[in-house]
Amino acid sequence: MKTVHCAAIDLGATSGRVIVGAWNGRRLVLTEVHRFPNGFQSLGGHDFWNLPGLWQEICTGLIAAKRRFPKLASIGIDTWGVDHVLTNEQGRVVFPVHAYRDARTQPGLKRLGRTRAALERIYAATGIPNIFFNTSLQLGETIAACPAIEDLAARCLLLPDYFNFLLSGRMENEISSASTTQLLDVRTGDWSRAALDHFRIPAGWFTTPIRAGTALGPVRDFPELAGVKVIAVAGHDTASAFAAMPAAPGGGDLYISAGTWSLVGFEHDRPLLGPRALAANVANERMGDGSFRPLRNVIGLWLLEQTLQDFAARPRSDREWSALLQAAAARPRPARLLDVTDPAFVKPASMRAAIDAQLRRHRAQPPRTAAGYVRLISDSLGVGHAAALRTFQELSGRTFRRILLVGGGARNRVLCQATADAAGLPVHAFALEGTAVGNLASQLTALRVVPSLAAFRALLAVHLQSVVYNPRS
Ligand code: LFR
Repeated sequence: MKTVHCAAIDLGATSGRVIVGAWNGRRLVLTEVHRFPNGFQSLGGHDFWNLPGLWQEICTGLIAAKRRFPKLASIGIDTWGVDHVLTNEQGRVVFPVHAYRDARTQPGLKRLGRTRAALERIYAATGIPNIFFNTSLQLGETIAACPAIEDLAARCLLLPDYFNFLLSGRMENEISSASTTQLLDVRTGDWSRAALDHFRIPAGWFTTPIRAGTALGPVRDFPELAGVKVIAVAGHDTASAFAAMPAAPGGGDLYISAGTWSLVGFEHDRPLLGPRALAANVANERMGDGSFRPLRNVIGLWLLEQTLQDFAARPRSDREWSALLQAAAARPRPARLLDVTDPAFVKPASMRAAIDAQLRRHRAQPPRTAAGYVRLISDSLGVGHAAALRTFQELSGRTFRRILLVGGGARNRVLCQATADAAGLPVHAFALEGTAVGNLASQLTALRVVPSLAAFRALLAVHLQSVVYNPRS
């Protein structure tokens, strides 16, 4: 078969990339054609994404992709979850795009947290727990703060939906992104009237979610990309990352996508609901085909990224990273680990100070070196991953045999080992741009050059290199 080229646009909260996948029927070869930093900016006490800046980076990446691979067949885009764009009927942006760490949702979060009956009702309806970044809380705040928005806005597009619209001219809501909003009905996979009413959000802002793999049409108004198709992939990066997992049949694999967040979850034939799932903050998000992937959000390498900001001598090259990890691995296990669920870690002015404050509250000594923090954070995240594993085993009755780990965290051997030790299971760490691969898998299936996701995973697993970390007793 002829080699097929597809471009995956993968936007993360701290960096974005455009990666071209070349598929020859058996093997996927990735070429990163563009990478750029990302971050939110603050204005008037609120946090916003630079939407025009992101679009410009996407265009730069796509032009580079087309130049290097003139036969580019299609484009797919995934981003972090929950954040969204309010537009009018014509697609004009009518409200600034807030970033999910904006503290504006705190009052709504506390209000819902205090009302047991409402909390249970929303969880039963949507399968999504009360988390500070939920789209539901964000939209509730937007409407309360600026009531005129109800007249101005006609549509709510999650970020991947919005970029799909810019590229193709079609406005759709895709299911994996929709499932992060806390507004989707956990039973039907359409929008939940109960949740929309509770947060007083106009139902007309959303349309019945489409599945990943839907072709949206050719790129429009972009002469350099004439003839390239836009395909809606699993728009939520975590759903795309999970789609790339070279999972063994039988369901014995737990997945971790380890990046800014550690997303710990698995694929399941039904949601995990009820008081225990709610208490454990289990989010029943969806794969691109609408199937369930119960998930727990562990704070992730955000802790480390932010802590290192306070060290002038933070690592900047692969060599410096590997020296830092080696120094961290050589240190003894800290006597006291962090409670990684502490809300103080969401957006502190100084992460190092927030960590030190938590340790001091427990009369523990803060580390003195960057390596000390790497060790402390990695071991603490490992325990967080293992706690999620145990929750899922208890709630689903499954026994997991392996942990498959993708994302930037796969290169952090201290984190991988800590996870294996705390979980008592082998961790298979894949040096894989998991999110981009899942994004590409969805495009290749839509183009019918791959028969199914299962077939793709089986082929992928043949060539994929992994490092296995066995638990140390
Ligand atoms: C990861 C991620 C998580 C989501 C968080 C906020 O990039 O998408 O899955 O919970 O970002 O959207």
